[in-house]
Amino acid sequence: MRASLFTLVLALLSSNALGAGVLEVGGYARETLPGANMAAAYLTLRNDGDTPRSLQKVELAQFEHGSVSLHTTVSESGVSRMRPLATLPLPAASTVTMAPGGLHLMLSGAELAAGEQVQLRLHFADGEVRLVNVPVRSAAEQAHHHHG
Ligand SMILES: [Cu+2]
Repeated sequence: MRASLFTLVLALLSSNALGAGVLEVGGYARETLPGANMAAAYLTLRNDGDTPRSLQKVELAQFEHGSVSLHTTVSESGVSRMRPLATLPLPAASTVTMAPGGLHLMLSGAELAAGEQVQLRLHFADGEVRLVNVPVRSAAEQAHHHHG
């Protein structure tokens, strides 16, 4: 009995080590403002695995002409500027949180209204593709975030 439980635990541990580990994704997008075709989205990615992961590409699953870029915000001489990121590293056993004024996704070519959900297709470096739905929040809840 003890031996079989031990074997089971070992099997669970090794399947976790061989696999990518648990990756939880949450977050939200901002609504697109009238006349604008861009909106920011902020994800929280929790890598519960013992293997580093990385997010390589994000697509707007519902919008044929939509595109998503991964941005970080850097401060140069006191001025905040956006910089594209090729990949987003997700270290083992860590949480990466995007937020206004920092890491974010720029969604373009999509019209998003508050109260809707937007579906994002996340591509990870190890080949995993994950579809996530995040809520769209209104501009009234908007923090100060300007693109460009
Ligand atoms: Cu940006």
